[in-house]
Amino acid sequence: MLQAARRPKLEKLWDLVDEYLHNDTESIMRSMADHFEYTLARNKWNLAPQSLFQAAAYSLRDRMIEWWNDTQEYFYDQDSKRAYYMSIEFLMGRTLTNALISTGLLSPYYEALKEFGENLETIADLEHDAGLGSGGLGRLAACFLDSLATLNYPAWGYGIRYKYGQFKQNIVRGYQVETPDFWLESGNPWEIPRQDIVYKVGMYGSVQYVTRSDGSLAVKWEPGHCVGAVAYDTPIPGFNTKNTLSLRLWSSKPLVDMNPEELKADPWDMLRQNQADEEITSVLYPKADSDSGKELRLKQQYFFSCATLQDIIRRFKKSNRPFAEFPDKVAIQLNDTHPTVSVPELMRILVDEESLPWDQAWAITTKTFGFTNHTVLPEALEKWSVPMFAHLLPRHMQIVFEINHRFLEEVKVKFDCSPEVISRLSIIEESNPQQIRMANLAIVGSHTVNGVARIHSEILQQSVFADWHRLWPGKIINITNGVTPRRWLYCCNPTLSSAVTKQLGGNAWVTDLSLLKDLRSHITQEFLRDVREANKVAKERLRKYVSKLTNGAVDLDTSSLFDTQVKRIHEYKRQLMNILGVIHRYQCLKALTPTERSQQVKRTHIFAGKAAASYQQAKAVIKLINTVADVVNSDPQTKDFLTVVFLPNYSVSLAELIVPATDLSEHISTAGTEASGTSNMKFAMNAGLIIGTLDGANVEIVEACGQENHFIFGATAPEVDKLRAERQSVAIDQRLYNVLISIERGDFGASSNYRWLIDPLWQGNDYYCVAHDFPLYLEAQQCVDADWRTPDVWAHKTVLTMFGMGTFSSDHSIHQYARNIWNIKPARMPTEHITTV
Ligand code: RUG
Repeated sequence: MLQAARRPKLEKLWDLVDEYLHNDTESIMRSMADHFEYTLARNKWNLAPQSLFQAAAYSLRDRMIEWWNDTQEYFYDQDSKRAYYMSIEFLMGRTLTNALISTGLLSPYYEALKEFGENLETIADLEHDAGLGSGGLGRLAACFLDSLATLNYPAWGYGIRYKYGQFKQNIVRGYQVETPDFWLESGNPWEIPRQDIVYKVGMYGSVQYVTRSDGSLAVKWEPGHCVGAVAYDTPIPGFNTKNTLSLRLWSSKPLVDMNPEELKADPWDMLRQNQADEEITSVLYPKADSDSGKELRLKQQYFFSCATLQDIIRRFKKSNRPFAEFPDKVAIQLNDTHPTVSVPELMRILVDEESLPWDQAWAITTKTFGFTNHTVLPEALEKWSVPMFAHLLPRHMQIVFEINHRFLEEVKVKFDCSPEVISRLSIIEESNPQQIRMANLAIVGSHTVNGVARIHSEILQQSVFADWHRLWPGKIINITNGVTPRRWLYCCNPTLSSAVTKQLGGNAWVTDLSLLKDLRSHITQEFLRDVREANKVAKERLRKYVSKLTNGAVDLDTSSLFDTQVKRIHEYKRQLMNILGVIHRYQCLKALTPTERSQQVKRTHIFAGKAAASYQQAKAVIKLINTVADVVNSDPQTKDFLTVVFLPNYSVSLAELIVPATDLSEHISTAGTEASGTSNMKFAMNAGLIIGTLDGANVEIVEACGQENHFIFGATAPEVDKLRAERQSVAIDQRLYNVLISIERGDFGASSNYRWLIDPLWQGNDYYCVAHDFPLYLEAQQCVDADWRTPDVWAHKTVLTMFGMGTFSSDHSIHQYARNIWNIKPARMPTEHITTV
């Protein structure tokens, strides 16, 4: 325990507490037994597996809390500048195994659970995924937290504690059916509810003008309604360090005393109002197809921004520094535009509450925020209607108009911009009704904007945000995404990890992935064997999972090539092209003689991913994949050579099973559409090869691992632009024609199910260039087959790939954020070294 001298009277007590938390097997068993009895109120001798999981989690949380408290105290002592990562999504997955590995407590917990008659793996499987995100953006945030803790950076994650994560995906007769994901059903042992940390969040109301004591005029927002934001903290352990960070998630609750007007109202109305307040943090991405849905989304964003800023400012104020020093102590990262309302909120606090002059407040604000853009798709760039925004946040609306006015004045004076450029730069879009362009607000309000892969950042600079790039060259930078090698290799692929550790003579690579590159020049036969073995083990694990899932109906052939595409289902990601390719393969197999068929490469095509509930095209793709699976898997002529599976309810833990078992993963988005992708990194880190386009991080991955080791095809981003600009109609390749005709014929159920997908192809209305890239895709798949037939070639490629992945660790990205955006330094607690297993 740190700083014992500060509180000599308590020294004894603190020593006692420390002593209590010993980490040998027996002490851990004791802690677990205590939690059984006192936290879970269970009979000590009735060790139900779910309770064992909870007891293990609570006892581990105790240990992390101790380290977390020490870490916070250390950061205060060091007066460290902190980074705050604000994200509407944190896709954490499960915690137990990762936390045990990070804290170095895997062994004693393994033993303790054995003593209790259970196996760690079985117990870990009982944990419900924390699915507070929908895809790459949320998982990136989770990887970044792991890296921040591991690298000892002083940082916090801030987000929302949704009661329901992303929906649970069920597949019923091939269709996606959504049901709520009540992830808190069995409680969440990792979180610490902080009923003492509650902030008031105002909404609606009006703006008043009041006279200050010095006679000057001030603006005061009188909210019409207030809700409470309660903090829930989850400790985030670093690997091989005692530094432990916190993810603080906000939950909404009614604040009746704060709304005296409402006390007079009908109690039933009050009850409904209370329920509405609680609903603010009920679901991730409320349906936005109605005005009330849109307002709820904005409310969520403001609620989370307002509570977070109050918390950050409270912490800052403890140091008694003037606000001018705020950016020296605070860096806030806006992960996408969702937290962008923080910009006018900070301005409101500084100007209205702290009485700072506008210019000074603006300088502080823009030195504090950084903004990460994750998409170039126009439909994904958020906009809020001005009337709705003004109704919910009247004072913020004024501030946004003022920011925009001053910004455009500056632009007009300093730069010779045409009216068209001015109208593109404006934060306000002059549509009916007017819209607030949140990306523009985020760019104006931040000192640095970053894209998430080199090609993506170039597209931002040259096209999507080109006006800004001309205005402020150097403001838009690139920091390529990364993934944590702890979860995505060390934990999810223990056999391969052991092989790497053996090869490198230690596990230093877990926190320094660049060490892998040293292995590129001397690949041993032994290592190649180990990699094959690891792949076999992982495939067998997945086979068992699928067999259980399908009640034995699908038994994957582990000697076949596992070809995987797992990610959100979206037209730009082109799962459609993949399944059309599978149909083509099926047709080819059918046309062969049995002897010829037996000479073909055996394949298993694995799909997983959720479609947004209202996205018809994406849902039709899921139906098509499932129907093709039904047909192909039950065809006696082909079933031994081709298997198709759609694994429902894609999640972090499902990815942990699939990634190590995959031979080839598909990252085949239309070039210029995928900002980065991060699953490409996970697969390659696990020695999987990539079939993909020159899009997102694929570009850098194949550059680092050798393009000759991967299967790259398709139009490049400039070619896609040209195809679109010239509206070139692409002749339908004969093979694609045959596939489409087969769908039309009803070979895969009623073709009316797929009109959304195939009509645009027939009509040449093919925005995502599926028809153009299809023949090139088939050729690339032929190259895959050819390499697979020569196992040595394949094995070499996989190993070269893995060894090239050193820079795709999220540690690498976080170092760049720390240096180039946040200006923060590591602050490792000077505690004794801990050894992780
Ligand atoms: O689609 C992008 C991925 O390409 C990227 O890897 C990931 C993390 O940067 O973010 C994804 N993303 C984009 N998720 N939501 C959006 C919409 O803004």
